[in-house]
Amino acid sequence: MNLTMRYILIVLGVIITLHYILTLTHSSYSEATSLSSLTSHFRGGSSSADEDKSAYDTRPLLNLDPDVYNNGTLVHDPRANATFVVLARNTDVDGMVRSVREMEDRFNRHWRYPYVFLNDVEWEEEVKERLRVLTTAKMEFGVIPKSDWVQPDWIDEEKATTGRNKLVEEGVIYGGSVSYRNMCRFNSGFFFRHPLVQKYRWYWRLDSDVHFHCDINFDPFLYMEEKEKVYAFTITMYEFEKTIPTLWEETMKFAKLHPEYIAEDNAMGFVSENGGSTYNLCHFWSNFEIADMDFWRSEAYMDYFDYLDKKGGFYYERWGDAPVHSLAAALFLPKWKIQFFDEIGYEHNPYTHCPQKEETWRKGRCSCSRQRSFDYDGYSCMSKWDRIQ
Ligand SMILES: Nc1nc2c(ncn2[C@@H]2O[C@H](COP(=O)(O)OP(=O)(O)OP(=O)(O)O)[C@@H](O)[C@H]2O)c(=O)[nH]1
Ligand SMILES: [Mg+2]
Repeated sequence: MNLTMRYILIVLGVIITLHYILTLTHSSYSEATSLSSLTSHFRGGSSSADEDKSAYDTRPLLNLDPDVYNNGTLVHDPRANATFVVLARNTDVDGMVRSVREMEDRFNRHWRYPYVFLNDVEWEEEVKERLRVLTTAKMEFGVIPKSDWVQPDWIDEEKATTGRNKLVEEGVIYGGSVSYRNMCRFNSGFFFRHPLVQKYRWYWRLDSDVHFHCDINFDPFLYMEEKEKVYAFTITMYEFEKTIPTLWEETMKFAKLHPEYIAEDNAMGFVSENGGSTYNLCHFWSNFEIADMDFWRSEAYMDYFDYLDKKGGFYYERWGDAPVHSLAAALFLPKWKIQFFDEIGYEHNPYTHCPQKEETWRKGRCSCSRQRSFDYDGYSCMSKWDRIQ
């Protein structure tokens, strides 16, 4: 063996020994260099519903290890810049407590992501106390500026009243409600600009009285960040056509004005049966959302929201934030940036998404029935989603 060869072998020996020592002594090094973690970097944008997400389980780093925690502050924080956003009323307190309790039990007691609670009026002290007792995670309570909430002056009230009366006559749910319309408009165009939310990039929308049926053993925010995902859902369904008679037409007009915002390889095939002539009413059910607020804050989405807002359809009709968010995601994003989280068992009355694969259901110790999952119910759009995968 010549001298060069000997040197190479010695250097290799030192590297392997060092790697071995670090693997044994530093759990974070061990995780970062594990085969699953290394291969995750090569998986690219695509992902399947039953993909192994253990590389995004940072609980070992976050659990109360005195070496990791320093006066309650993580020295080495592997978490994403993320928050839960809860929009609710004081009277929703019992439902909020139930939602937060389940979120903590199934996910956040390990991760302690913060919460932002938003309301159109001041939060009552008792509500704050009932929520704060549930977790040590940071909680902030904010009031929405009136200008981001109430029906704008430039809306023609006579036309809005006619629109509401029509929907009431037709028996459409919340057809006569102005506050419901305020809520939909706020969720479409304002929540991500609220001062308490502004500092975060990622959010998980949490409504009152929803249920989380499975242990969530990985960090969906980190997963999305590393995979460059933008929008995630668990349930998709058809919208009531009567609430959005002109939304598609206006969206297509906007798309013609701004072809530069339309993504190649978008999800048009999910929302239209005929390449864009008409809308099939499919949308992601937005009471559950995990998403990148940089998308809502982008020029494309802000222009789209302002365009829609000026048309007045949030008040003259009853445009929901669900179809508005969904159409933006479907058209302005390549479809691989939209994520379906099969493993997150989720319920908002009357529908439940329950993981379909037995292995996923067992691993999540899910409390939902796989047979009663909404995924392939006649009213679900999951088959439309599947066809574009
Ligand atoms: N502060 C405040 N929050 C509201 C208002 N209306 C609705 N919300 C909240 O916004 C979220 C969505 O409203 P919901 O009334 O549940 O709307 P929805 O899910 O379409 O309707 P349901 O099927 O009845 O649940 C919930 O968390 C509500 O608590 C309101 O006028 N003020
Ligand atoms: Mg609701």
